[in-house]
Amino acid sequence: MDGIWESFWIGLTDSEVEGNWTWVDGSPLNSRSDGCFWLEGQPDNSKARSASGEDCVTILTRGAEDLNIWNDDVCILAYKSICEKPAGTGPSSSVCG
Ligand SMILES: [Ca+2]
Ligand SMILES: [Ca+2]
Repeated sequence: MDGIWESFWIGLTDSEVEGNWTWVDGSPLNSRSDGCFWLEGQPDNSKARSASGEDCVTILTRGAEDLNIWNDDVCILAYKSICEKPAGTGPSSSVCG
């Protein structure tokens, strides 16, 4: 098993009301039609990296695999990651800086 775990913001956030997940267009997360793919134990709103917790949902991928596993993450990292989603495989370089 090799490959680098990467995460990309999927446009889902609970920055307005904690635990109330909405898409960037303002529509609420509908677990029936949108699906819910939380990683076990997530969302945990971890305050490990930011005192304000984690308010942006990222999807975890590894190499070419699209695993469709969600984790709530710190928004500042999430916003960064969306701007340079690699189209192919291989390790990504952080050019978003
Ligand atoms: Ca949160
Ligand atoms: Ca989390």
